[in-house]
Amino acid sequence: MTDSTGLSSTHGLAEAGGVFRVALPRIVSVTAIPYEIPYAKPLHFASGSIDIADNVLVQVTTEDGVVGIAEAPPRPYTYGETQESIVTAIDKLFAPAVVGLTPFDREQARERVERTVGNLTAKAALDMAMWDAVGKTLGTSVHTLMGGYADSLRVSHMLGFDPPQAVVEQAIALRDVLGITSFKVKVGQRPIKLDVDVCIAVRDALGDDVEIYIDGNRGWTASESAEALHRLRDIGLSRVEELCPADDVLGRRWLVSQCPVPFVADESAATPADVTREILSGAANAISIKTARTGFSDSLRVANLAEGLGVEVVIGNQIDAHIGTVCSLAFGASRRSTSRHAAELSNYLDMADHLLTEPLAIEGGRMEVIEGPGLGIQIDPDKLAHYRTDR
Ligand code: MUC
Ligand code: MG
Repeated sequence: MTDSTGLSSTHGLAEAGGVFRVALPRIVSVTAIPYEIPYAKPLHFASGSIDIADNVLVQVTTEDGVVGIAEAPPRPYTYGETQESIVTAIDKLFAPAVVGLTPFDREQARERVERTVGNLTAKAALDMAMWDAVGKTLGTSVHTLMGGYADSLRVSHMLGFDPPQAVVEQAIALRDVLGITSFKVKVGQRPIKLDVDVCIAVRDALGDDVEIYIDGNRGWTASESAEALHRLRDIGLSRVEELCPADDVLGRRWLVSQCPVPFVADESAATPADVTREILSGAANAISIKTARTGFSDSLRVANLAEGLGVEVVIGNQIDAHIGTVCSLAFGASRRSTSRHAAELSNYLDMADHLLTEPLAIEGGRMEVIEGPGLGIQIDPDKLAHYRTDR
């Protein structure tokens, strides 16, 4: 039997010039399913807020019936995407580009989808769904395929805008119930005192055994950021993130040059090229890796780049729902450099429900890698039917 590539295939093996190759299953469809699950506890931060997970479930189906999954979270205030734009980009641009390839053809897929600019979370979800299909086809976890370094990750939780006492109560509950001892406090409000008071209250209430760092989502100017760092100099921040816009080029460089702890680029370093630019220009000296925007393939590129440049990385959280959290966990635990620091994995806890057949778990402040084939998770069809918004 000869297929369209000119190879003859028998029982999954194809012969080309006397050499037998495994005939890999081709992608026959890519679907983008919008769904909505409310947050029981909304998250507020300097660039926006979130009270509903209006994500897009991406499914890559191969000719032998394997379905790879991932999800894209619309973050219009960060990447300009909406739920509608993600569905349209996948339906109109990316699905036609990859149908007919195999899930193993990720480099060809990247080349094809890169012909469209932007649409980062749509591209990332497609890439991760292809990896999930690869893992399921091989009967191996994506975590193992990417390096399989650690079995679990320490968890860090993002604390949004709230009065000091409310933030302290959340942090204490997360520590006492789940063992979480690393907290990223959202800052960037005016006056600066609002955030300074929260950080000091968290340190006073939880003591020196917890890690505290801050993320401004570009809310302050460079000089406001410098003032905040000065007022917070005694509370022992482990790092700071995007306190002012990277587009304030000289102000940002000035701030980073005097910052006593690592300055993390997050939304200013959303692609491997951005990472190079931000690090080499002195706009940051550490990188947040978010699989929600760089998928697995480009997250691997960013991690390799950061190792080559000699800068630290942290696994960030795109306010990920459950599937996104599993992706961050699988990637973060797969390498030494990405498993060094606590990973921001726990904000799914604020959601009212999820799409999975099994809940996620945090114990002793850690999440264990899920070792099933691919991502190792399954969608509950009844829940998907309930929460999807396209029918
Ligand atoms: C973060 O680390 O900034 C808030 C906006 C966004 O794009 O991601 C979140 C978390
Ligand atoms: Mg951030």
